[in-house]
Amino acid sequence: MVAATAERVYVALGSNLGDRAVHLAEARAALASLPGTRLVAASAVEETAPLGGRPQPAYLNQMVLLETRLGPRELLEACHTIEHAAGRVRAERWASRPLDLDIVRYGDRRIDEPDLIIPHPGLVHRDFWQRELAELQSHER
Ligand code: A4P
Ligand code: MG
Repeated sequence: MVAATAERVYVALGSNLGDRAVHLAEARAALASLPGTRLVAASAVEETAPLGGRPQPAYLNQMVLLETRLGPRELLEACHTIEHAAGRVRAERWASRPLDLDIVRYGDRRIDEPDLIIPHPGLVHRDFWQRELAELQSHER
């Protein structure tokens, strides 16, 4: 369902497998072409050391600001479809991936459900997300 009013949503993009820059570019294009959705701004792309337990390649990370009429759950489903199209196979948590999309913020909403937590709990722990968010907030009205 596409709602009447658009919300401002921050989505984090991450890739550490394959042509990382291409995966990010394709994800930006896919997000921008979702129904009722406009890509307002994209942060700089940064290379970051992998977080989490196991050795894995470095990530390219970036955040985008969207204006969307999609609801949080519809957006989550769309993110999963885009990840899948990038060749992501959901194996173990925190495994290497061609594309990971996380909804960092969705307007002012707070959601705490088993498969959807907003704001994303990783925000307080990830310096690069905080930097990217600050960069994008300079585009706020
Ligand atoms: N889920 C709950 N809340 C959200 C949300 N706000 N946005 C659920 C997106 N998904 C959300 O995610 C697992 C489940 O989280 C989903 O089914 C969804 O319903 P996933 O993408 O399948 O698994 P994951 O990504 O391996 O786990 P998780 O917990 O999302 O991990 P993160 O936080 O995405 O971490 N190091 C660097 N440098 N840069 C990175 O981007 N990313 C990760 C993955 C590890 N290390 C990293 C990076
Ligand atoms: Mg994820």
